[in-house]
Amino acid sequence: MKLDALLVAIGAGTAVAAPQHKKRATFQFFGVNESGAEFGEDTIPGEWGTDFTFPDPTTIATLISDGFNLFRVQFKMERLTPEITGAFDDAYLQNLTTVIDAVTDAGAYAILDPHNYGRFNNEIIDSPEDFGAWWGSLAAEFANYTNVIFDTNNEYYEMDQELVLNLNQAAIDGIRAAGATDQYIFVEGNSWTGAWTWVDVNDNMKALTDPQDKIVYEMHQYLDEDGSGTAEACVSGTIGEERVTAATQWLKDNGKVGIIGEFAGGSNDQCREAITGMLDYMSSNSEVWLGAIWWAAGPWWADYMYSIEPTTGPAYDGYLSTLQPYFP
Ligand SMILES: *[C@@H]1O[C@H](CO)[C@@H](O)[C@H](O)[C@H]1NC(C)=O
Ligand SMILES: *[C@@H]1O[C@H](CO)[C@@H](O)[C@H](O)[C@H]1NC(C)=O
Ligand SMILES: CC(=O)N[C@H]1CO[C@H](CO)[C@@H](O)[C@@H]1O
Repeated sequence: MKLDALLVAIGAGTAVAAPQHKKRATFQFFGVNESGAEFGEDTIPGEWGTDFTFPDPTTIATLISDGFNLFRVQFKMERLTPEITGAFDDAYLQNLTTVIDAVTDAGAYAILDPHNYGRFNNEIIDSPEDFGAWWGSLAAEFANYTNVIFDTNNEYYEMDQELVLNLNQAAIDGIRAAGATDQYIFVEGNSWTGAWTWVDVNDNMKALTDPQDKIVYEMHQYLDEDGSGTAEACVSGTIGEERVTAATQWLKDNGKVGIIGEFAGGSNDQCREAITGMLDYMSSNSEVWLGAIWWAAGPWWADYMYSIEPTTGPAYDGYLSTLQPYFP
């Protein structure tokens, strides 16, 4: 999700009793995004406690006890390595590692999500070689964390399509060369990695290769009118299934697996119906869909309409019982 979009998105939801659904424990993963370390992205590096913060291990523990088993942890590349080919900022890496440890020590999975849109210091990353080296350095830090997942980058957009392919391939190659061989790698596509436009935009991504064969295609899907995740309203009760149908066929046709890495809706009955419809459809195609990840938790969301931060986020009340039937 884009921050400028988000600034107009703040608003409170209304909790309504969730409809009951048959338990469909078919997904391998069900998760939430853990936002905070990427906040203040217009102020780089910015100050801890003012511009950005880190997710809270205590509320992560609550979400794990609620049944979530996957946490996509946002951060900014420039805060971790002020130069793309340079050394780590040790304090930022240490704080990030504390969050990753809180997740993985509890037996859940943590996704490292450089929330950079294929950019570094606002410039499109145009060197697959540098990008692969950057990923190699980071993967080396987590090479023995079997419950870590590497997400090459959040939401590439308005970039050359071949470059998006090459950046993803360079990341995969860099990660494997660093000795991180057990972990899943989540790849993302152009056009904000949208599921609804995937087939038209990102067909070339089927050429990605991984010697470990652990690539997962991460797509994002919001259910508001323009698909940006900025409105409380969903287009219709069936829009969730409709927007992921073509991508599901693409995964099947190409022998790939995918995950919805960001989705959400306002706390209202029409959105709950749309999300239930999407998850029902995905779970009936669970040979290609590994799961889904709600947008978002994190300590600084206040009453943001999609916040699932325990226990005051509007979606914590508004969605937990809707999502739980799909938990692994
Ligand atoms: C890391 O977190 C500590 C608090 O635990 C804070 O004092 C420090 O400023 C943080 N540094 C960075 C770079 O995030
Ligand atoms: C990884 O290895 C390092 C040193 O070899 C060790 O300190 C650390 O605890 C290990 N981490 C995990 C998650 O196994
Ligand atoms: C969809 C969305 O709004 N994503 C945003 C979520 O919030 C962080 C702010 O920290 C942004 O960086 C994302 O773009």
